[in-house]
Amino acid sequence: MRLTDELRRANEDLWPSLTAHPFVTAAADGTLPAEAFDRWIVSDHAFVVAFRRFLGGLIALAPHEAARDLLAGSLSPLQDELHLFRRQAELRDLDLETEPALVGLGYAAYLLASLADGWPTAITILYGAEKAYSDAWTAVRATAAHDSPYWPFIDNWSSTDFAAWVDRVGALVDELPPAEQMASHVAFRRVVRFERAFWDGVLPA
Ligand code: MP5
Repeated sequence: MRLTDELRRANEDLWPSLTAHPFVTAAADGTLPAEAFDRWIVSDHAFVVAFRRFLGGLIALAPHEAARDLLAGSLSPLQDELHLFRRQAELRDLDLETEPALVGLGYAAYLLASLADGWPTAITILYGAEKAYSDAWTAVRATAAHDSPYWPFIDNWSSTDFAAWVDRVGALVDELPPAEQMASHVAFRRVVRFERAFWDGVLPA
């Protein structure tokens, strides 16, 4: 069995709490309170800023050129994503310098610290975070209202292009040698717990 399949199977208990999280379902059906969306924009913008630094470190760790191509190719879409957050913040008169929630700061610190643990842990973290977003937003894409302020975000993470990119990141995880798979399991589980806690902090389940 591929390592990515094993990771998903080992986390079957928590995965549905991400893909059917009230934050995601409420964003899709338009019932998400504006204050929750505002909290999320501030916290996730801070997270994505740290995420880009993490990605830079991961490119430096990548073991081959194909991996560097794949990861570096995501920097431009990530810039567009940051613009999306900043445009929404401006429209909603939000101060992006507001202190973000502690769970997001802890998650971002974990990401950056994981670079010192090396490629197997760090690439698994990237896969876990992106797969969680891809699966969660894809689950609501078909029913989401296109005229809501949430749509550009839902669209960003539920496109088939993004899912294909996440699959290619997964293929890098599947290349990890058996000796690294335990570290990969620990990292993936931790990401799942952080993702859940992040959304719980925005809109409690
Ligand atoms: C992502 C995100 C997806 N924006 N926020 C959290 C808490 N987890 C995962 O990462 P990206 O780089 O925005 O696609």
